[in-house]
Amino acid sequence: MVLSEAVADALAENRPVVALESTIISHGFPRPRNLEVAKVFEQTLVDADVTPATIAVIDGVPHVGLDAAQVERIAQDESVIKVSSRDLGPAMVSGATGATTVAATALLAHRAGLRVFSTGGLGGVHRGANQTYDESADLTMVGRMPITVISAGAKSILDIPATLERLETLGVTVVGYRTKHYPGFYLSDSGYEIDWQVDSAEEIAGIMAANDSLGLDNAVLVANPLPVEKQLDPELHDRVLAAGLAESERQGIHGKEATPFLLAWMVEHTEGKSLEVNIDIAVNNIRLGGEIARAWAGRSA
Ligand code: PSU
Ligand code: MN
Repeated sequence: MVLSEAVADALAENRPVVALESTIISHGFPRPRNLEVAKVFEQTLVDADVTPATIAVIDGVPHVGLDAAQVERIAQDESVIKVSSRDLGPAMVSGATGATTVAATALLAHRAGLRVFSTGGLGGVHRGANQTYDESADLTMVGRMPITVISAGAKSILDIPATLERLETLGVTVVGYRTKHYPGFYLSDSGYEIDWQVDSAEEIAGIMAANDSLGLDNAVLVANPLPVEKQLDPELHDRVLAAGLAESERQGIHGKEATPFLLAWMVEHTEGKSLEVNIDIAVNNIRLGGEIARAWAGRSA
């Protein structure tokens, strides 16, 4: 595993660092907009004096912190594969270049010594999973890695109550940022409640320290809803999503293609509105991740 100089220096000097995944760039957003978005994500952290650590596998080597050319490659090269945690070994041995999912990113970030990771939406239990068994490896990984993951809930393309139940079983600490309503990714409120509300980054850093003091090794999942005025129109959301789910079933889409298919469907059939909302979600989570990383660095200073 290679740490960029910027990331290694920041860690050595106990300055705040936030991990970012790369599947959202390669498979979550359409080209060519995805490159612009990847740059905005990193710049959001740089502007807040936080070091970004975008994570990917480049020519078989896991990288924590990418240079500009590597970010471009992940965004532009259509042969970049989607790498989950189970794909890391084969990707490394075959020399593949791959973009890491939440599961793979959480693992690599943790191994690199990072504590905070911002994404858009977490993978979860897919609708119809009682038939298909389609459940994201993101869930099992957040049950095993002591890292704080900021997301806008699980993508609304998923089965939210089942996802919340799995998070409970896996022992993942779930807190809502300034809310007890679990967010629904494109929508500010999924309609499901969670037990804990936190109101500041310092409080989240305190929870991380408390979990550490008990030797807990699960993630802290921070659910950070988009302000309601920025969410996707719920009527449009429900209509387009229902059509996308039906089409996905008709085409027999499954496995690692399921999530990219539905995200792309949403972009196409909302005339790009879902794309703008998805970008807002990620930036909102990256900003909060920066604040949490700063609070965390402050605690151990
Ligand atoms: N969140 C987004 N866009 C994405 C994803 C998350 O806003 O593209 C990606 C993440 O990388 C996540 C993955 O880990 O989708 C989940 O895929 P699957 O359901 O196949 O595990
Ligand atoms: Mn899946």
